[in-house]
Amino acid sequence: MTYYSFTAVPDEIFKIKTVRARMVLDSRGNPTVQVMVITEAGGVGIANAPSGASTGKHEAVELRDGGKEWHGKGVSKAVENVNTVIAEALKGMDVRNQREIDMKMIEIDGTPNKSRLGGNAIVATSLAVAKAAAATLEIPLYLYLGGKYADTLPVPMLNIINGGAHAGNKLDFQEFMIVPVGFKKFRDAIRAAVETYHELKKLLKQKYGPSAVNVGDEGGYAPPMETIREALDALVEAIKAAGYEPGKDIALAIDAASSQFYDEKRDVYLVEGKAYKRDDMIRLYKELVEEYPIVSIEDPLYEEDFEGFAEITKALGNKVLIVGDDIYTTNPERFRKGIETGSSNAILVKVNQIGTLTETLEVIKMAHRKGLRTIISHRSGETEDTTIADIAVGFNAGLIKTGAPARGERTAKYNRLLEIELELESPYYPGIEMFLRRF
Ligand code: 2PG
Ligand code: MG
Repeated sequence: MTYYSFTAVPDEIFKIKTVRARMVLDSRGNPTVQVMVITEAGGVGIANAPSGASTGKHEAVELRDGGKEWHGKGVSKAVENVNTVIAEALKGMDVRNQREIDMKMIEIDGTPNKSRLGGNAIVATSLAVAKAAAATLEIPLYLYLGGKYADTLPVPMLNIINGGAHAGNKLDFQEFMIVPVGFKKFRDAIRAAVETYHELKKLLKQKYGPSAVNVGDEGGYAPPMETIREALDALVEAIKAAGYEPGKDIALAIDAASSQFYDEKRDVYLVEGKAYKRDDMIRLYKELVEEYPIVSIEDPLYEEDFEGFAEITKALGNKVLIVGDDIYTTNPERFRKGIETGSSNAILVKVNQIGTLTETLEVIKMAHRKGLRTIISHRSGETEDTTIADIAVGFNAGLIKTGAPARGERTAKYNRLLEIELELESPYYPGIEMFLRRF
């Protein structure tokens, strides 16, 4: 598939001249893979692989060296794979042929979970290829991906209280997010979110002392709270203190990441020291949706429970987004099953869960055809790479999840979106339109 073809421009210039990888550090200080792709015209694309902590069972596998160095997290094998096998295979290919390039890597890898070459090696290459194509055409990545009609800034879901695997506190749910829905422009939405974030800081300091404003992996505070309602109450209070109306201006969202506190042997969820069956969990979510202006709940049940997901979607799916992350792992096969069984009305999209841009686009298209919402997402381990901001705009995702407005690797994405908003002729910010509830 060729995205653009200019008769005046010789095809030669789009040929891949160089593919080179090296190790860089991610936001947790762990090694990750950076790939640079250069075309004959000198167009350069650079991309870094992100890395999750609460990873789903069915994700593309990150190739790590093991052993003593870097506590086993070295990526020299993945880097080596790019510099040898992948570089050789891709040399001379037309950088605009993203699908062909991605399929070639999948074919060489030959495993269902990209464990031979490494999901980290493949994803960084796949993204760098797209960026090199855009650079060769001298256009921004979102425009290359989506053309002139890519005009929608995603509604950000900002994780400002961290729990679960991302923090050292006792909160069972992983993410407590604010969603600025009552605004007409992305920059106003971000401003309101930042003001709320700062009010939350004041409030947590007063209530829990100075150490309560230490931040977790995604830049949200990780206060010594113990209950879900305590966290949601703090968000509501912060929104009000910033001068906004909870729900109408700024709504709430949750990523329970419930596979992390699910006990498979007993088939129960361990929440706040108590054992919850599936039905108890669904009841809990119903109560929370009634008590708080929640618009979205991610991974409410564990990653194999398609049936339970369908049940909660039936119960709450007319009010809130039920978002599948660990259950789908951005995998077209698993997502197809989810669509068939009515397991959710939204999907979290992470390029490194599946490993290539082509497969990611396939999943997004599947979702949009069926009227399901798509949330482009960062990982808890990130870098300064901002590709997901361009993907969110280019593929008209409508929603993005990329952490608190703090820590450089998180703000880099927001800053890129602010830049895109200035570049677009008539940028559109959908706000509450992306959701089902009205306040
Ligand atoms: C999630 C992600 C990102 P991780 O569960 O949605 O917030 O976390 O990258 O650790 O899987
Ligand atoms: Mg998640």
